Amino acid sequence: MEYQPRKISEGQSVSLEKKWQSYWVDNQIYSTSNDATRPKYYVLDMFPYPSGAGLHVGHPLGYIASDIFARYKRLSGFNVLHPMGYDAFGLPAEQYAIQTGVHPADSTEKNIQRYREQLDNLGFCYDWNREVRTSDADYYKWTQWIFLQLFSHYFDKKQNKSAPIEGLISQFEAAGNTTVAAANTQENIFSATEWSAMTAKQKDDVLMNYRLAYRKTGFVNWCEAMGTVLANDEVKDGVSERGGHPVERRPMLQWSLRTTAYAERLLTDLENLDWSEALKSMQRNWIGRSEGASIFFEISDSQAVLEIFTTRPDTIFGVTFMVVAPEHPLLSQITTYSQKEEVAKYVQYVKSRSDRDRQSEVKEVTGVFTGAYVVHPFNQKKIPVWIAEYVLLEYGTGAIMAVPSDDERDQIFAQKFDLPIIDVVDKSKYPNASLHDKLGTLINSDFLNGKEVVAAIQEMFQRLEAMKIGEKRVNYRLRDANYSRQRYWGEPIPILYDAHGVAHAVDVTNLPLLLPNLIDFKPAAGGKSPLSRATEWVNFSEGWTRETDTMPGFAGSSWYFLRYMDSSNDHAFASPEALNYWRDVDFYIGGAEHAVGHLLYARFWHKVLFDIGKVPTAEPFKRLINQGMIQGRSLFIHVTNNKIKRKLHIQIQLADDKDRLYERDFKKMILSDNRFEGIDYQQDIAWQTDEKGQQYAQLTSEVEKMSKSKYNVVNPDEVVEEYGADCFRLYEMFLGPIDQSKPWDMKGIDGCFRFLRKFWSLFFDKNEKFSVTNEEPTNEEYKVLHTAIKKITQDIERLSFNTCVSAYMVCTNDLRALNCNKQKILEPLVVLLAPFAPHIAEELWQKLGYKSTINNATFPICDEQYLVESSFIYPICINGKKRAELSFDAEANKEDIISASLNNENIKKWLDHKVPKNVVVVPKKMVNIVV
Ligand code: ANZ
Repeated sequence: MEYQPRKISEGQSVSLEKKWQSYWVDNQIYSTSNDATRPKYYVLDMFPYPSGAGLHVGHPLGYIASDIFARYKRLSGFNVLHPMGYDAFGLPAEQYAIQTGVHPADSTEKNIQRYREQLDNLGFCYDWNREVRTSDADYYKWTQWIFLQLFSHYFDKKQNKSAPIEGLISQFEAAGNTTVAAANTQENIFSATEWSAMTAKQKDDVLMNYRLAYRKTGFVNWCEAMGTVLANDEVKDGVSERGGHPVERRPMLQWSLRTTAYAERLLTDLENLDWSEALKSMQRNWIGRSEGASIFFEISDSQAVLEIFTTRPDTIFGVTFMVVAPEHPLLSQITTYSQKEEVAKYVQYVKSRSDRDRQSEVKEVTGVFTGAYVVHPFNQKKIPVWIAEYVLLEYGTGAIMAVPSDDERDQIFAQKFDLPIIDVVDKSKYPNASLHDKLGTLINSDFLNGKEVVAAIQEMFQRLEAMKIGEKRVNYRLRDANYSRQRYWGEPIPILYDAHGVAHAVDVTNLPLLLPNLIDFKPAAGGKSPLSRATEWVNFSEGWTRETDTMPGFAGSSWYFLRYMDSSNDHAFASPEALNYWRDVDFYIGGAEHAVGHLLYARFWHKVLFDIGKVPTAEPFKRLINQGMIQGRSLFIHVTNNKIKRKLHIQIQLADDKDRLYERDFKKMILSDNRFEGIDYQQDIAWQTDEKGQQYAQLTSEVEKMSKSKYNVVNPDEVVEEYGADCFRLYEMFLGPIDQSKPWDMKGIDGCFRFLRKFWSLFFDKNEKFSVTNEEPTNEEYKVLHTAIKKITQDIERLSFNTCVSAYMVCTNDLRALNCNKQKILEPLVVLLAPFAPHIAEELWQKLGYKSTINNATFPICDEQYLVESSFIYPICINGKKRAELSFDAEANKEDIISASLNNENIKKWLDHKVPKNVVVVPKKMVNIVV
């Protein structure tokens, strides 16, 4: 019988692989129970957004790796949770709906079906009974429920954890907020009497200052083209990450999550995670902790004070101007009459600039004088206050003291605007130190003179606190996460407003708050969500309205891994039993693009749930790796039209293996491709003629991201159709280390297919009859097997899947050379291969006589006794040069080795009757004859 994974052989109704895929489904082989008596292992993939384009060969890379690991853990005795689902809310479906009128629910459903078919085709061991879809009401009911937990809790700094907002209200009632230590947006002091005198709306505003999910007016990333605001991690280089549309800063009333309250815990808890250093450092940089001081400067001729943040309080005598962010709230108050117009013009200019532009253009500094001055707290000098775009409102206090002698940007600014520069740090003792290094001796600095920088900083902390004009402060770059989207296809935010505009939580018994059905999905006027047009839904009761913003894309993905633990529970997002059993994700695999967005949000949500006693662990993902990207090989045709040279992507399937595009294929293609409009193909393309006289264009190639828009995608289904899923799985792993990016290339796939055929043929005789014997294997055969077991086990554990594939190949070749068809070797070998190639393994397992699935077998364990070498090959050297090789028994004694070496014909020839001075035997290494 020949190995034919996808052909229907005689007497069969389905192909080998399809047969086993149905068998797995029909017999529920991959359904997992919450059987708390068994050790658990949780293997998770980052679930996909089901896009219209379907999967290409790059997508399954991570899924195959996690599938191998899950199967390996199951065979090693663990109860393995390996689920899959869909991150089903999102913008592409909504944009498609705006263009076509197809409801996002319908297009999403269709896309999910296609994804599912493609995933099934690869033979994954997902427990589909636990599937989740974030857009299902049964699921988003709990997303809304968690949001309400965030709404009804605040972060207590004394306990360093979240606590119910009722506790905070009691403290306000008893003593106002003077003794409260809680994470908040603004510090406004009030007494108990003042609290009780507040109106409901005023109290609501105060509480919004503390809630973990809160609403406030703030500057947001507004994307006009998408009609919505975006979170910081959804904006890259001043444009939206999806679509590349311009983004501008705008003040808007928005929901946010107080992620900053957890900055320190998010940072310190990274230490204990088994994540790559690269990934941890991306999180650290995003959190961006820096230690410094805030200092208050009195503003001349005004009651106002300006609070600045600095990491270098020691340089205070070098301050020659101050800079506040152009959006700073004090600006209108301090700007003098004569400077008003210029300031207003500048503020307008800055609105069009992203944070990134504002900070990146070091050479082109811009700014305007406000007309105001502050008073230096130590020498009472008057210092001018400027505005400049390089100071960001949201970092620190949105204002700085500028020290042009020791800060690069301040220096460039001072040079441009002719402001004084006072040297305050003498770095002559440290010739190699840069401006950024905290090294040097203070000069021109009054009481700090002669002190080293580090000591001077400490001194300043004390002075500032003693004089009550500042304090030590830790600052984080991390911002609270914007949580409002003015979109349709997302979870409704379960908040109601009364006639006074006070926000109330929807009663949990009324969850899920269903997304109303719309037919027009366009954003509404004034930057409002399309939901605001569902007037009956919005004004559901006299005097009450509903929140019309929906939740962002990261809402559903911040906790989905918990739902898999108990996916059909109606009473809780998961039962305590399920949560206590599965606890956390043991192994998580997904794309590096989620390094700061999803992973940070999920950790934040998890910590809140942990604080309020809903999950048993403080971190959700113990071990995590990022799979590399499979890139595409793009092909280009070169066109010269009206003297302009261009290169256009060509659908890669149209070219032959020499990257030629024939004229007939080109003509077919341009009929339906408007990129070629206006091109005279006879003239504008350099046609060549092949051996047979046919016209072709020589294409050029480049390696790029694999994407439909680059016409370079390869559909896994096509590859699987030809080679089978097992071969596809092996080949994707064989391409290289899992965490590295690599171009897709079909060249090596035949090698993997040949390997599977050879592996198969170990079990068959020359007449292609299944033939395995009960004979006892030789030590040599055992050694081949156990060498493979040892190597593959180690390599799976360290996620080196490509080297596993080589090990399978070596082992198969060795066994073929030994003509081994013994059950005691081949049976463990099949189990060893099962994680990578489950279909062929299941087929051979059955042929070996087993009635139940190979998934219930036990992964073989290496027996070291077979690996002990019984003999050694010694290089025999004369004066250090190898002249011969001889094999000796492991137990052979020195004398025998020496005499056999000297009697070797080759050696005798080289010695040419000379008498050796000495013969050195290094046991199990070499023999050296010294003459
Ligand atoms: C005086 C000074 C002197 C500074 C010196 C640096 C060097 P990190 O380490 O990133 O936290 N800064 C503070 N708030 C800012 C804002 N909103 N926008 C732009 N810049 C801001 O950087 C902290 C330093 O960045 C602060 O220390 C401040 O400049 C500036 F020799 O103050 B420094």
